Amino acid sequence: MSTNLTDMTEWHALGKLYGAMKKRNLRELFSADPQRGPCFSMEAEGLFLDYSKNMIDADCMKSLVALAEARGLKQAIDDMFSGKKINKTENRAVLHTALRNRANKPVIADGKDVMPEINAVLEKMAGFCKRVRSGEWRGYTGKKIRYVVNIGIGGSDLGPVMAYEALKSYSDRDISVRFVSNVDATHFAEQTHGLDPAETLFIVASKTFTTQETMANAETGRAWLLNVLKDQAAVAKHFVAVSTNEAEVRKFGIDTANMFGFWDWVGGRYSLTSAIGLPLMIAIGPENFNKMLDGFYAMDRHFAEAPFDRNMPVLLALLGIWYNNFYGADTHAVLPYDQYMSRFSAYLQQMDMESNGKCNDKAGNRVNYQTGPIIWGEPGTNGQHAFYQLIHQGTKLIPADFIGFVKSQNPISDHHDKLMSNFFAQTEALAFGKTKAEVEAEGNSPELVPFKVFEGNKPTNSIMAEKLDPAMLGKLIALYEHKVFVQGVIWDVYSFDQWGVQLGKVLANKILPELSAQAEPVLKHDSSTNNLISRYRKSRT
Ligand code: G6Q
Repeated sequence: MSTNLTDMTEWHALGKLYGAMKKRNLRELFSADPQRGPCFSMEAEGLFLDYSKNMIDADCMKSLVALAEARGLKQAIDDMFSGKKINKTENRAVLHTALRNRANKPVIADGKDVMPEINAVLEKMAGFCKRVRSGEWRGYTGKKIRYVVNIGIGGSDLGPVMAYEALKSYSDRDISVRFVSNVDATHFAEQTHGLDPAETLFIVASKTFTTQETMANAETGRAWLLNVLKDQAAVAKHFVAVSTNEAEVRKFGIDTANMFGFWDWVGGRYSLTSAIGLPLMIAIGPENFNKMLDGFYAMDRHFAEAPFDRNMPVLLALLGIWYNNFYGADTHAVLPYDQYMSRFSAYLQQMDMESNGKCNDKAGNRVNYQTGPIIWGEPGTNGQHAFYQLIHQGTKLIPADFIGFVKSQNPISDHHDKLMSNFFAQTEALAFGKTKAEVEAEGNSPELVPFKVFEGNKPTNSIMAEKLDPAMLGKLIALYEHKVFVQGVIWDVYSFDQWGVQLGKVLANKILPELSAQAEPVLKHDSSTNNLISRYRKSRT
């Protein structure tokens, strides 16, 4: 990329539009155009997006789209989908879209079509899941598997956890899936509490099969199992692996016949549709898993084919850039009004913050603009009774995505209308606030008036779909994956590496021997770290 972002004509044009827009407000924008709601809305693949409650007008949107074009977004999309090595710092292609390429058209990476291998792994996963679900696969003592414990962390955990929760109503309730990620033994102890090892299947999920936390939990899992089953041969019946590293899987003692592979061109945080989705597939079954892949694929096609001004991931990305870079918003909230989506924001946190939390552009120069925002959120309505106060009346601008579904999966009494009335009311209140005159007209005492005024102008997107089902979940995840991709292209950062995560892995391994050494080690850290380590060593004896 030759021109620095902030030197681009399109950037300057946006700066000017921002200067004018910051003086306007949503009340005025809505009263100037009675069709504003439908006008700034779009539908794609069963998802409806209303972005009219944003601080934008047609000129802003046009200029944002022009920026995307000038940044070479079209080419960048083609490069990703066609298997170019766009993850240059790791010298890898980025092909999570091939994992759900339902048309099965060849995708070439390193001169080879990746589709046959993808299909073979999906088939192997489906065969295994069917055996576990039907009870054909038995534990060492002949008992049916009733508990599946996924051991993995980061990208090998967050996607399956989130999707398992999101699709719980589609899962086989006779099998309970647990997730152990933290190296804190409490996680293992609590997630396996009360389980019968003879009915438990461990999935060790690790792309590298060297991650400290996962390997420690896997060892503990094996000891926990053998403590009861007392025979090494039991391991083969109770442990399977998901990894790219066959040699390490074998070294651990897992039969590689029970290993489900994936490839270096699948980034951890983009790996849910690879074999990393195995615990989910066991829970919801191969058919539902395939429906989820269909959903991903539908959104992938929309992203690759729709013109930018009617392209949902592109629009969400551009609106994010508008607030992040022009309005100076540091964070972005994602607020699903669906309890099944309780882990969605945590999942997006990794997807977005690990991808675009970078301060160098692709030439290695420190950027002179803001990149990835802080992503956070909790399901509504719970969040309303916790942090919404700050969004309504705090000093910070927090753009937010509200996600809601027309149909409840648990239609009990009028709960769903109550839930959705909150969904609609919140974005309305955030956009339009309450004026001084309105507060006075309510008969409030003059001293109270300032505290009851709401400025409004808090931007939101409303994303609505008919129902949360496997396909819809796939569409929603792909929507955000591509949003993150677009922003990375515009900010000119490498969205698919994660050197910050790597750093943590190396540092902890350096300190561990200093904690376990019998003799007092010579500590060569800074005075703070040395002191903390010494204190820890002294206090535990
Ligand atoms: C994701 C990151 C990171 C990774 C974990 C687990 O994109 O690379 O979160 O998924 O560190 O790594 P392994 O799967 O190799 O154990």
